[in-house]
Amino acid sequence: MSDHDRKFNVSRRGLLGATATGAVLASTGIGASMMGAKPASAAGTASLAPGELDEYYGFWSSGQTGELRILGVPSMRELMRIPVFNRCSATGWGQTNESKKILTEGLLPETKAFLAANGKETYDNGDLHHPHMSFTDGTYDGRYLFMNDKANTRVARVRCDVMKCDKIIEIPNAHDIHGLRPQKYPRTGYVFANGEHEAPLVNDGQILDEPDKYVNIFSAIDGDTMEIAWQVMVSGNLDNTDCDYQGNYAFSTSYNSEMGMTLAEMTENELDHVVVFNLKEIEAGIEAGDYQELNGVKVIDGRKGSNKKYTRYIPIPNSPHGINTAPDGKHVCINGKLSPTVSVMDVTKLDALFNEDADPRSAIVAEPQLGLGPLHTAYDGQGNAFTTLFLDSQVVKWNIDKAIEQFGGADVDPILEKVDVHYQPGHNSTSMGETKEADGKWLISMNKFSKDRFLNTGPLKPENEQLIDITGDAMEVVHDGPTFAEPHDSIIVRRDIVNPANIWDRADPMWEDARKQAEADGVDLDDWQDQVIRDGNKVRVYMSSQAPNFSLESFTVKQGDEVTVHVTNLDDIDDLTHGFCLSNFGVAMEIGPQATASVTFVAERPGVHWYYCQWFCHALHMEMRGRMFVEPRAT
Ligand code: CUK
Ligand code: CUA
Repeated sequence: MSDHDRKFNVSRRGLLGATATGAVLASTGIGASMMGAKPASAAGTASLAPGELDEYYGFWSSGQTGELRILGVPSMRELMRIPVFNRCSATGWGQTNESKKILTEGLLPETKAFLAANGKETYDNGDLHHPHMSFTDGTYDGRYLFMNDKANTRVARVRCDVMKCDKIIEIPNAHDIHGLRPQKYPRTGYVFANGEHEAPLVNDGQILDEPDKYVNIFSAIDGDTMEIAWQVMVSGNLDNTDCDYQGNYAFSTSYNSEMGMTLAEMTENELDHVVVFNLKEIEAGIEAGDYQELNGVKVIDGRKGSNKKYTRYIPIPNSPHGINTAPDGKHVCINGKLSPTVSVMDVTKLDALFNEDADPRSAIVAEPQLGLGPLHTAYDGQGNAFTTLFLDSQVVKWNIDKAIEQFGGADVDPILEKVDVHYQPGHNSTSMGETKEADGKWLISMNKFSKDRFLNTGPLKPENEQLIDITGDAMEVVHDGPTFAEPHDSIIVRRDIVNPANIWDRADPMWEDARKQAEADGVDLDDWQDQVIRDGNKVRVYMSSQAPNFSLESFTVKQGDEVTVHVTNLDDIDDLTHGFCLSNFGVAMEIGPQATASVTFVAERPGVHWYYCQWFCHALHMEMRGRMFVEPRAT
């Protein structure tokens, strides 16, 4: 029995018959923990012995690196990197035909034209802030992960069965997608995405320095089809977003309600706002035709002072940043950033805003002063909240019910404890904390600066992600985890929810195009094939790999041919990935067990060129190679 199992049992007993919240949690069978059941050495639980597996998957953003990362929690070991908006030398993401299709097919026509003028097919960079898993009935369902690209206004999806990106779409009309969350109930459903920066709605150069004509765009994407369901035009920059557990509302923080262009203008007001989106009314409005169609998307007007059916603006101090729905399904914390407060919104009071035109501030039921620079809040599922304080370099633990009592005039202090983190925390996340199954075991504080916590790596230093044991009365920092540029957000998912395959399905849609082409060429990808098909100056090479051989020891093409090499990995053994690296052609790709991958290039270099397997697969891995002969063009 692990320490955590032990704590789990103790706490389940302890919770029964405890507070109302506790009783509800216990009755749902949720692993709500812990209350006073701190083990002798909580720190011991974070370090796993060799061969031991983590209890949780952590899904990590990587910011401007553009990839998604998988960590084990609590060990904080990095397990995998999934290329998404970036390029990857190891897997060939960005050069295989399969990945190029995903990276290009969702781009808008004007973007494709712009990129072509710059000699590119797609963007090379991305800025991935917010990875979130799909939900069913208020908790993670292990189907997909969704994530934003702030740099180039895109949203991507990763399939959890193979842990590869399968869709990337560009969001029209919006600028710079930042906050992103999947719908929690009844399922995902929608993926909500904030356009952060304001711009003219038709941004074709007719309107330039006329900020009063700029708008911001909130998008609802269909998570199943990855098509845009609808958009809402709003006032103010949209920052982060979340939604309720009832399927009725989404809400976004908004800084710069002033719609200012300079720092002084943007921070002028004491109050900015949260925009509340009424999903049912918006769907009805779309149904009734109350929209304009722009770039193929139905756009509803939800700006301040427009028809008030669709949105409400709740004044919040000041430049609010993170917005996080609590596992109790009722409370939402809005983090004040420039204000030392967190505003607590009660979702049961939102109906009155729309139906009775109640004062928007009536939905705010607490506003505790927590410290300087509150950015994001996470939860333990027992009524407590953990808020990062960027300026104070602290995490503050506080009680939501006590904050509500205090707001009502009671003389209570909602703050339970503060712990120093190192340094300047942004996001934080708790185990299962953004679901109704929050279990109150672990908290990650994602700190922007590491300063002196690690060996000096020169002017550019890693971030520092600290693991905090929150099972006891006192928070305990148990691990420092350096990470490369620059994770913003993470989620911590119970491992039983995530069940990736060990080998690919031969019929996977990932290489459907290759399969169709092979069929047209009379080639069976499942065979031990070695076929070279010439089609004018196009040459299609089909080979397979089985450790330690490629089925083709050599093939011949002509200088100037457009060559497509397909490799099918016929090995069906766990962890037996092959590679295909064509030296001096800048070509390399990963081919997982039972996968097919393909790459296309122009053979503009005569001579003998070696290809080799770059994934160590066998004792004779070095021998797994072959030659491409390129016959020189007749002069
Ligand atoms: S944002 Cu980075 S610290 Cu992009 Cu979620 Cu708050
Ligand atoms: Cu195949 Cu190394």
